[in-house]
Amino acid sequence: MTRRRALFAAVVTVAATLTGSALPAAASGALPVVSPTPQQITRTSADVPLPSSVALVTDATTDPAAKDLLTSLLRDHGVRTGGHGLVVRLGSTGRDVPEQAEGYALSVSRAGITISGRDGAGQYYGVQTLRQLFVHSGHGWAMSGASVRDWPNMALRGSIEGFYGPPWTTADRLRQLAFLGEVKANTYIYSAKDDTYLRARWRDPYPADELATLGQLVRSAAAHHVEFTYALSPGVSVCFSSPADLAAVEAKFQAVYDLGVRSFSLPFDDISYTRWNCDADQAAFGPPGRAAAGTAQVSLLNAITEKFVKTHDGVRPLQTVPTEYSDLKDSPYKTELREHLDPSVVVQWTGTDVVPPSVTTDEAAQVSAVYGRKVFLWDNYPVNDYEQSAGRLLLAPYAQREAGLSRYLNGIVANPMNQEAASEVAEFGAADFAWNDEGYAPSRSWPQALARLAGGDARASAALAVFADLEHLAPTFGPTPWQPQAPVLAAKIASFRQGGHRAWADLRAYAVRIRDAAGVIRGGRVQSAFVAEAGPWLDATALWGDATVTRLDALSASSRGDHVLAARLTARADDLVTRAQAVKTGNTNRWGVRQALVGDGVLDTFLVQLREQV
Ligand code: LTM
Repeated sequence: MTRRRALFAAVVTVAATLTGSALPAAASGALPVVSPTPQQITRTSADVPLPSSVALVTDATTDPAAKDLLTSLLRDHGVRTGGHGLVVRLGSTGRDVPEQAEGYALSVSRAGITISGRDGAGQYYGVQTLRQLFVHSGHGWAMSGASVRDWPNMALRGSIEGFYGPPWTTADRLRQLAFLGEVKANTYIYSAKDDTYLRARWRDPYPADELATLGQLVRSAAAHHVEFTYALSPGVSVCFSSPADLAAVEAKFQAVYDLGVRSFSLPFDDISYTRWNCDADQAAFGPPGRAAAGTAQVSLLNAITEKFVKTHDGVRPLQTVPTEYSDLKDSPYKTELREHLDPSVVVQWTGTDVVPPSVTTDEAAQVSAVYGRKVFLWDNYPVNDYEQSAGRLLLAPYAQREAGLSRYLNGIVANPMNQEAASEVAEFGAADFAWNDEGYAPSRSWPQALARLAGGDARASAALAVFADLEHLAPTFGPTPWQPQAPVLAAKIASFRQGGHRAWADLRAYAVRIRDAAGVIRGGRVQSAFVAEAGPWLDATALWGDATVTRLDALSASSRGDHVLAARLTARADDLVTRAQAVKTGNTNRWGVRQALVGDGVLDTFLVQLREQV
């Protein structure tokens, strides 16, 4: 058991010992699952029935976003503020508040509800935890009696819109920012590869309408306690030694600073760094080469740190993505960065590969030594912009990241899919892990992510779990995926192969769930953006499920000696398979229109084998 887990277990045990026998019956009930997993959470009293009005007590330290969220949550549960009943306190002056930035203490009892944050974000996160403590009793809404002390293990948590292909729409981004706030993630990096003004035309000023849209995003981010990080990628054409290009970067930063942006990045990923973009760089830095590229990039990063970051109020340390971002080896390029890059600059890293099979503490320790600082993980999951991910939605849990990474990383941002809502499944896990890596378990977090997507609709959550199992394959850049396809279905097929009527019946029942999943998801309370994005995959799932049921029925008919029925069912299943294989994705990704893959390698293979048995 880790030290932190042992401490948590001890807190729970002590609380139970001190209060256990004196508590009313409901006090011993399990608390709702809270995500991200809190550092300390204890059941301290029975559920507290919520009156129709409460006295909301705020002060000068109260965070406006936290107050807005709290007021609307109470209102959504039928509780007005401004009354004289139960007292609800929100501010930064309470006792027992964790000392960590963004930490909070929360207590719910019949004596009242108190949320005390270390800072505004802490208050906001306290309210996000409170949101998950509402329980519906026979008589209306109540709040679980609990005491929470909580703080994040990593300072930077969130997402980087860093993929190739169609960038997210404004609606996608607004949804993403609200989602990040919900899961206590504080970072959104705006770095879409095909957003012209970020990369191809990085020097060009924004037209007024684009600037207005950016302003809307920046305000929305602030309202959800998310830092909007503006990432400009000049590497494709910059002349490092040109004062005009330095001024162009500053002008671009200034334009968004004026909108309220306080966090900036200059990524140098996916550029050629062994040739110069102008002759002047040859004169300034010598012949092109990796060490010279390191020197040139450092010169720009340090100049922006001096001339922009340090001269503008409230600006956070500059971030960068080095051109060598996906390995552990030292090199002349990395030596330049380690030895000359301003120590305040935050360096991103993707792991031992662009899409690594796992990320371990040893690797993070090694890369920290290579860059001479803690690194910031750019996690290429669930991004689906590369060939191995063509035709796929990536819905497996966030996994294979080792507990303890918070000692070496200063944060994690997940690079999502072109499909924003579908990305929230994996991102939910990434945020959970970055908040509390020691307390993270995919088996606990993933169902929570699906339940959230399903709007709390249990039937739809179960259907989503069946669907997500069929979209479980997580590819690497090589031939071997880092998460397998359809593990639940594969296990059921393996049992079926052991033989027996029961195994047949179990598998048939599961095939019915596959067939019906799309209908349940479309008919339930699942987030509409997800339903729209997943459309082709849902269509294909219904057909593959029907084909499986039909093949199993054909097998049954044939084993009863009803060969006429078996032949008819086989022909029907063949037709369903043909139609399932013909379902195409929309043109939503860099890889264009492809077959919408569902359980591939497991379901299709099984259906071929089953046909031979009939
Ligand atoms: O990963 C990084 C740092 N850069 C690019 C991403 O923009 C891209 O989305 C991923 C996945 O294809 N690979 C990259 O190399």
